[in-house]
Formats: sequence, C-alpha cells, structure tokens
Amino acid sequence: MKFQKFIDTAPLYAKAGNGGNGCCSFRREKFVPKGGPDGGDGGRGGHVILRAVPNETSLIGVYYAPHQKAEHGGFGKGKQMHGKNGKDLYVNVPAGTEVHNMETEELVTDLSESGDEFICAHGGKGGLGNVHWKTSTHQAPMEHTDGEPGDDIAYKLILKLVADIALVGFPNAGKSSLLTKISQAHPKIGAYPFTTLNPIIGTMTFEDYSRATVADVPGLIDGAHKGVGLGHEFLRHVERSRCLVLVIDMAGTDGRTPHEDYFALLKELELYKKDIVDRPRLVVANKMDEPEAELYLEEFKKETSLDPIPISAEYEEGIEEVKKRIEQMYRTAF
Ligand SMILES: Nc1nc2c(ncn2[C@@H]2O[C@H](COP(=O)(O)OP(=O)(O)O)[C@@H](O)[C@H]2O)c(=O)[nH]1
Ligand SMILES: [Mg+2]
Repeated sequence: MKFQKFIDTAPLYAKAGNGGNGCCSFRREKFVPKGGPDGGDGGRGGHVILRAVPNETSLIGVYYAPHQKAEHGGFGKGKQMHGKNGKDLYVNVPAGTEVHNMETEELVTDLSESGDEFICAHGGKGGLGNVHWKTSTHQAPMEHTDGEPGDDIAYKLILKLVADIALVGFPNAGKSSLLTKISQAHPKIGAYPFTTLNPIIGTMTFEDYSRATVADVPGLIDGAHKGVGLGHEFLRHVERSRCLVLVIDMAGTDGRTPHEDYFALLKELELYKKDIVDRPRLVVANKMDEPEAELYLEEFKKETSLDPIPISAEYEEGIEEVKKRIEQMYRTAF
C-alpha cells in the first residue's frame, strides 16, 4: 500500500514587498510659476506574516507553495500623496509550528497557539518625497529617496508532533494496556475514558536502539469529529502523529461488533480530517484471550478484508509481533 507522506516540515522563502520610492514633484498652481516641492513618500512594502490557524493540520500548504511574496509599496506622488502600503501576505500554518532559520537551523519562534502571528519578512520602508528637503534656503529640492527593499528570508518550518505513533480505539479497547507492554509508560488501565485530555506518551526502543514515541490517546467515540465527548481534543492529538495503530476490542466486550468498531473509527477519523486516514496504519485485534474473540476475528477479516494482528495485551500475547510491525510501519513513514 502506498501512503501519502505526512508533511511536517517545509521550507519557506518569504519575500516582503519593497518600499515605494519617494516622489520628486513641484506644486503647479495658476499664477505660481514655480511652486514648492510636493513629492509624497512611498508606501511601505507588505509584510509576510505567518499565522497559526485552527483548521490547518499539516504544512502541506507551505510545502506546495514555498515561495511567498508580499506586495510592493506604491510610489509617492505629487500633491504630497503618500504611496499605498503593500498588502500584508498571511501564510496559514497549524498551531505547533516552529519557525527555524534555514541556514543555521536555529529556532526563531514558535507559533504554539491558534491566533499566534509572526512577521517573518518585514516590508521595506517607503522612500521620502522631496517635500522633506525644503528649507528657507533650499526652495526647490530635487532630493528624494528610494524605498528600502523588503526582507528576503529563508526559513524551515517544522510541525511539532505529539508522537510518532498514536494508539486509536474506542474506550476500553485496551490502548493503555498495550502501551504498557510496548513501552515504559504506565498509563492507568481501565481508567475512566474522559479523565484526561492529555495523551500519555511512551517511548518504544527498537532493536537498533532507535526510538519512537507512542501516544495513548483517550478513547475515540462515535460523533467525536463533531466534538461530542471532547472528541475534537482527542482527534487533535491523533492528527499530530505520524502513523496510527487502531486497537480493536475483538471480544466485543461493550456489546459492539468489532468490525463495526473498525468502520466507525475510520469514519470518525475521515470526517474529522481526510488526510488522517492516508497515514500509515496498523490494525490490532486485542483481547484474543476471550472466548468470543476467535469468531469475531473471522467475521472481521471477512467484512474488512484485513488481516489484523491478533494479540492479548492483558496476557502479553502477540506483543513481539506488534512491536515488529510498528517498527516496519514507522520506518516506511519517514
Ligand atoms: N481479556 C482482556 N482484557 C483486556 C485486554 N486488554 C485490556 N483489557 C481490559 O480492558 C479494560 C480496558 O483496558 P484499557 O487498557 O484501559 O483500555 P483503553 O480504554 O483503550 O485504554 C481493562 O479492564 C483491561 O484490563 C486483553 O487483552 N484481554
Ligand atoms: Mg486508556
């Protein structure tokens, strides 16, 4: 299967507008052969402004349009008319975007909250019109200045992830149980699903000692994409993970049918943000120690045409296989 790569870094070449030139002009009036200077100033060039917005979830927009250029300032005109300021250009990014200097890689700023803004390229100042040079002894000044060039700066944007891998499933599917078995984290097992909005992050260590972070996200429920039961908060964590592990309760403990759980999860994810379902994902069939699980698994395979990894998080069965498959998935996601 080929997955679309989740775009979490992007170069940005921000070019602010140049300032407009100042004007050299003289008043022309009836019966006044040589009027005084009246050249106006140039307008300021437009800024390029990064803005964190809630409906943006990846850097894909910037990735496909890395060159962002704001408008130049207008030239000053006669009659002391000021040139028009160049329009500021807003570039929308998701909250959690870090702005780094392209060359030094140094962190410049962090747009952590929706609504945060950062002027990443300042527009050039407008030039001065000749009206500024008028003195009692200098009645017809020709001096005026050009607008200053706008900033031209290259950045590297990085979207901070909550985790490399997110465990996703209905409440009680066994996400927290699985996390304790594949990482060093100790989330509460059987905890009330809405006690915390914050994901528990565990670290998985692979055989070559490289590591990946795994987030245990509170349970996803029907209608989560509409914000039911704090659903949006959970999905926000999921969307900032690189790949997903869907954990299915294969014993139907809470009276639901496992394959329907699977389709419901996918639907919630898709309704919330289409690109989440394009991310690499694994399906884990948990609670295989329960007597009903075998039959449900057969039905699940038929209905979904998938071959989920059968495990029992409680009895530590199939854990090595899950870890292996997570590692494979993680490596394809880079
Ligand atoms: N029989 C059985 N029960 C499990 C298994 N994994 C988890 N559970 C139980 O299912 C309940 C919910 O587990 P938890 O890990 O908290 O699920 P979460 O809500 O998805 O984080 C707890 O009572 C666990 O003991 C399993 O593999 N087999
Ligand atoms: Mg849990």
